[in-house]
Amino acid sequence: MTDLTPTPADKFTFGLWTVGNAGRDPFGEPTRKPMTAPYVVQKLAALGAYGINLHDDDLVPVTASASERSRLVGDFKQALSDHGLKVPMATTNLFGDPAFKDGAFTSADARVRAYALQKTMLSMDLGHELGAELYVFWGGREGTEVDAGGKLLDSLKWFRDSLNFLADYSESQGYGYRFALEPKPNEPRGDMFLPTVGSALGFIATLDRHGLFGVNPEFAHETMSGLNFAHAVAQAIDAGKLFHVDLNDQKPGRFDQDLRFGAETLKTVFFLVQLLEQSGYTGSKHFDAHALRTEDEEGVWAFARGCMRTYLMLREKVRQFETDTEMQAALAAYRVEDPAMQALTSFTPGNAATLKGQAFDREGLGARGPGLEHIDQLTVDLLLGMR
Ligand code: GCO
Ligand code: MN
Ligand code: MN
Repeated sequence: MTDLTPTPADKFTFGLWTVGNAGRDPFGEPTRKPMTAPYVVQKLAALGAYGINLHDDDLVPVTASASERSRLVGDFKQALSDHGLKVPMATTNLFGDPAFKDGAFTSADARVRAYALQKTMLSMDLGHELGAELYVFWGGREGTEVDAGGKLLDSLKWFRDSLNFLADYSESQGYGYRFALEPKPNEPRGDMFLPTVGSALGFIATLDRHGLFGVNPEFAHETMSGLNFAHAVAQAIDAGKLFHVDLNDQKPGRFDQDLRFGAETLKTVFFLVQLLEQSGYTGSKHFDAHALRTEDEEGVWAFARGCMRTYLMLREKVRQFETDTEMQAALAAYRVEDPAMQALTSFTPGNAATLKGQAFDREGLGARGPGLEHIDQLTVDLLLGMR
């Protein structure tokens, strides 16, 4: 049996806000006690995680004095060094404070937009101090419930201006951050700006320093709107823009459930792991999920262990898939190689002319069964441990 013990080399990360989630929901109070940041560091390191990510406010409340900040940051850094955990990614809470209720970078109030820049710069300073090299932008309040305010085009401009400002700030400070935009279709806003991975990729191309920007896709976010997460991730990889990934699980068409990785849609999650592993993705595998509200602290660590264990089991299945001779033969038969035809698909005037005159066995092409039922069933057999 393969060793399913996670190690830092697996690059699994959690957020202070994920394992630290105390179980509050819109209908009920927290069901668990808060944990201190150094305690969370110690527990995650013992479980084999690589790092812990955070929002500014997860560690330093916005009302903290300078001495409180220095104590909180000092204790956290000490725990990181004692337990060998990294902070690969940092981000800003631009959603909790009522000041951001109608947006941060996209607020119609210029004072709010300026405050959002100030808060983000300070948070980038903190992230850099903790060693983070990646900075995530999740536009939690960037969106609308009603469009009567007429700010749709302005919002995109304000969003772009803010990201351009912050990339310039990072470069001027010598921080060297790479940035990842995290799309989400809705929740907490009725409709959020840049709702999908595709939208974010399109927007990134309009930024001044677009080479510094990529995406942080989240399983739950694409799934909420009925999209196929693996397809979104493939597009990000193809564009060279998969800078980070938020792993969790989700039933389609629901509120953002942030379920344990693999808790719900095992087969889709398998194809995702296959994609990450086979594409050579080397970034963090960040579990942006939380334990069920029903759970006590023991349940939180069972949740964290479960996320990593399921990833490792699926990675093992990916390897088994690659060495399964029946599976590989079926896959080879699925792809029809025809070098002469392939050569014609590069445009030259000659190829275009040849292709126009080419005779095709149209009925034969339509009659061929590609064997996908067989391949898919082999996948199910493999996942259920029958191979
Ligand atoms: C959510 C988001 C957040 C972000 C986090 C980091 O749905 O609440 O996924 O968890 O990932 O704010 O940017
Ligand atoms: Mn989310
Ligand atoms: Mn997320």
